[in-house]
Amino acid sequence: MRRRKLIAAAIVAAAAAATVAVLVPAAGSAPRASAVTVKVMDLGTKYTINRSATDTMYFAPAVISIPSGQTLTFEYGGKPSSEPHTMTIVPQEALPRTSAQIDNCTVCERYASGHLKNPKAPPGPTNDIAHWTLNTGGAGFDGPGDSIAIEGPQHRSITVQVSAPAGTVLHFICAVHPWMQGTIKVT
Ligand SMILES: [Cu+2]
Repeated sequence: MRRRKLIAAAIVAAAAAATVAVLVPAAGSAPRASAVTVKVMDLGTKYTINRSATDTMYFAPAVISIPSGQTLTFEYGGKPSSEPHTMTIVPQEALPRTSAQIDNCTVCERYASGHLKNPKAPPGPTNDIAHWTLNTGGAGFDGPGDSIAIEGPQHRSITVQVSAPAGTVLHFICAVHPWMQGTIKVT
C-alpha cells in the first residue's frame, strides 16, 4: 500500500508516546468520557547526502486511552496530503519490528489490502483505496482486521466506535508506512 518509497536508511521512530487524558469531569456527576482524536503528523523527508533519508510520519498520540463505546477520530494533522494512511488493528506479535520486516510488511497486506479497489492486486494509481472502513468481528474497533483509512482532502477524517470491552489493548499500524505504530487502551 505504500506510496512514498521506503528509501530510508535510517528511520526515525518519531512516535511520541504521549497519552491522552480522556476523562472530563462533569459537574456534580461521575467523570464523563470523551472522544479521542489521533492525528497523522508528516514532517516530510530529511536527507543527509550520501548517508541516509529519514521519513518523518507518525501517529500523534501513538498511545491512547479511550472508554469502551466512545468514538475515535483519525485525521490529518495539518493540511491533508495525497499520502494515504491507515489505522489497522493487528495482533501485537505481528507488528513489524526490524527494518526487513517493515520493508516487507506482510501483516499490512494481510489486514489492510481490503481497503483497495482490488484487494488481490498490488496498490497503485489504478488500484487505490476504495473502502474506507474494514470490519471484522463485531461492529467497530474490537480486534485485528478492523481498519480505517484516510487519503487526501476528500477523505481527510474518519471516525469509528471503539467497541472492545474495557481492559482490551489493541495494537495498530499504518499499512502504508509500517513504522507508524500505536496502542489503544480501552478503559
Ligand atoms: Cu501512514
